[in-house]
Amino acid sequence: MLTIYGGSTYNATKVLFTAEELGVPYDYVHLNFVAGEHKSPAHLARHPLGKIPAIEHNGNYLFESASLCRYLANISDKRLYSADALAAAQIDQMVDMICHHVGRWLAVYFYQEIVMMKYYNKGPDEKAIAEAKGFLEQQLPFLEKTLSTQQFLCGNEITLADTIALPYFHALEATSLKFDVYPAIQRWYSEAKARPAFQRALAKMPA
Ligand SMILES: N[C@@H](CCC(=O)N[C@@H](CS)C(=O)NCC(=O)O)C(=O)O
Repeated sequence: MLTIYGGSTYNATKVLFTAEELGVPYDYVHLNFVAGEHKSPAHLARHPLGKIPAIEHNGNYLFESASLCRYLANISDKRLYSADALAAAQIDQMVDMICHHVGRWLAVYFYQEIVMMKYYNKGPDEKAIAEAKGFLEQQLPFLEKTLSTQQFLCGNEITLADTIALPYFHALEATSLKFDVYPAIQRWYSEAKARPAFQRALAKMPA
């Protein structure tokens, strides 16, 4: 049996969206950050840093959202991934680029404009936003070019790259970052967001 431990963040949404696309049966446990449930002894046994997401599968604990998504694909006949070494590496490189570069800078907007206000009652650090804006202006044109010739990030079939990337973009809906100059990214975003699996993933989380 699979249990996903999450909270209201894009890292947990990646795992729920991937599980929903794959049709893997799971239970979902939503941890309350404000109550500190992610730092409880029970959760520290699942994730040594006391973070979400984490999973329990057949008595084993695993963490790190992209690794969790890859694991779910591997136990599902590599759907959303590939048994071919080159195709798998191309998906991995897009996933790593999203997590370490584009997603990292998108997350700055989410953290500065949403989390700081909601949890610390503080406005955004404009220097941090300016730095993120500069990096995104270098990096988003690559995604725009990629998505202008294919439906998804790694071709014309949905892969882990899309289930991992989409939640970052979704988290930005309430921020000041707009994608008007990136029509292909906007097309990909609205099509992927409308997928029933993504909507089912969102429905698992309290607002
Ligand atoms: N690289 C990790 C990041 C996990 C992470 O930082 N999770 C955040 C929520 S998005 C968290 O649990 N923060 C609470 C804390 O660090 O105390 C992943 O992708 O799973």
